[in-house]
Amino acid sequence: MKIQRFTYLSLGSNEGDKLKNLQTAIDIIADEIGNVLKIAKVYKTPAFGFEGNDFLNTCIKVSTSISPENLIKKLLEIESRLGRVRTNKEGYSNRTIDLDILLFDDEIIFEKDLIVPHPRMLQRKFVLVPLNDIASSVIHPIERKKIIHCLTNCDDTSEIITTDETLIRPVTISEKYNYIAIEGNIGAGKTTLTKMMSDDFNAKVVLERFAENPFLPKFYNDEERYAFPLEMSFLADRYQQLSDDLAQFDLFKNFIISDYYIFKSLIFAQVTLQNDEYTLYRKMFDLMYKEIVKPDLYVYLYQNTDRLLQNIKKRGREYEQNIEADYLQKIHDGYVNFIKTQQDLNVLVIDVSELDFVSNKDDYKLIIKKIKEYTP
Ligand code: PH2
Ligand code: MG
Ligand code: MG
Repeated sequence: MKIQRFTYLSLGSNEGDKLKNLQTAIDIIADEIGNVLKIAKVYKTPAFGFEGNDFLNTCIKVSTSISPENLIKKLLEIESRLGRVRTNKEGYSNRTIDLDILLFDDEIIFEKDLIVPHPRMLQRKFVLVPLNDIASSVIHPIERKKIIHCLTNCDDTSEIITTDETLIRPVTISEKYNYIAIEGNIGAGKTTLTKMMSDDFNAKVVLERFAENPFLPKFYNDEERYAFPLEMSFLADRYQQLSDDLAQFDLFKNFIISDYYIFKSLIFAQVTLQNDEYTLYRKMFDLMYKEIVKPDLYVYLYQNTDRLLQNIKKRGREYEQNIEADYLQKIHDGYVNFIKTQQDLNVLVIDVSELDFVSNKDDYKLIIKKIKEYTP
């Protein structure tokens, strides 16, 4: 897991649609920097230190795994994306958005491009008033006083007016879901995505124990002979693992993510079993299925057959190398049929055939965004 740290940021806008600029900045921060945990009220404040339009100011609390050095770079980049132009002129000027780091944990940083805590925060009510909304008892690491006391001691006399504007706090994945299942065909990238997400969001992972199934290599050599014991042992193992792991919720983890869902067993059994075997299998499956917790979100990664075959080749599991396009197509069709019949499962199909979420960060972010924004 990546270590998460808390930072407090100041947001200000005095040009364009000021409220919208604040909201857009918050949305981008939630997508690209970390979880937005708290948002202060929105204040109308006179331009401090220069002649200019009134500002809307606020502060937010964010948990992030990125370093202060990268955070400041990222904030500057978001400012320019929101139309901020920096001129060479001395002094301040109107701006669509200003994003400043006020505090970063209890760190004290003196670098050429970054000073934390923000060097002028204690002289400015447009910073301290909103910050006090969400951090009144946080200690300023140099002053060694609570923010509420810094505010009382501040002799800025600007008139800070509370507005009734509201900003929407983007919900985090772990607030939205307790259990996410990632599904997809053989070689679609389920396990990779599951691991990446568990790392980023501090989720407990439940990974399929395919390697421990002694029937799997045998099955790929002689399908007819080994299909039934293979499917039964997968089912028994998945049932056992899911009923154990989903029941024990780890207090230190935010949510659970698995690289399969028990229904997978039935989809494969439909393809591999003879009719009479399937009937018997189905009886066992239905008994177990009733007992298993449903995921809050079922993600199906769609990948085209050619790339599935490439991925299977690349990961080089010997017993998988003879898998044919036709078999993968049947499995895919089985998933499609299953998805079609699920009324009370929250299903999100993501087409990853044009994406490379392993090496391309933007592709990964796109998937996360879809998961965050999913509505049933
Ligand atoms: N930011 C400044 C300078 N002056 N005045 C107000 N009211 N609000 C601001 O955010 C602000 C300012 C430099 O960043
Ligand atoms: Mg500033
Ligand atoms: Mg700034």
